[in-house]
Amino acid sequence: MGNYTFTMVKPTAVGNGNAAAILNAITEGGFKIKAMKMLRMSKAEAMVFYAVHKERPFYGELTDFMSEGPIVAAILEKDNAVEDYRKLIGATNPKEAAEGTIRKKFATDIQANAVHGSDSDENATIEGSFFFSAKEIF
Ligand code: 3AN
Repeated sequence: MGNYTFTMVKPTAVGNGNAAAILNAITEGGFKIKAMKMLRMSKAEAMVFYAVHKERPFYGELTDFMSEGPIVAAILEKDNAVEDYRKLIGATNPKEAAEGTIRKKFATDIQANAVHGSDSDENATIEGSFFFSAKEIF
């Protein structure tokens, strides 16, 4: 058994029809899907999810963007999941994302950067439990 990370396919990537291709890249990258759902966050939910960024200038825009359409949320399992997933998705700014990464391929800009990936084991647990109850995690 490996450890866990949490991801969201962001509204632009879902709206562009790229959710399945992104999920395929995730499983091809060696991650197992432990939980998954498609839903639309309310603005209030997005504000809670991104509360760590509340002092940042882009907080209002980010939470508008993340609540403007459906996302696909998932918990992923792999050895070294958090770090390996951040490698698979690439840099936050797709202009700086390495060739072959999910953001290089599917992101449009720094905000609409295709996917979210947890930045620590602790945040992976917090973020996963924001969306999933125990009986939804397999
Ligand atoms: P990451 O998603 O790579 O962990 P964070 O946690 O720094 O990056 O940022 C969370 C989200 O906030 C990003 N995925 C992106 O959508 C948005 N974001 C980050 N930096 C900016 C920025 N300078 N301008 C607009 N949106 C940003």
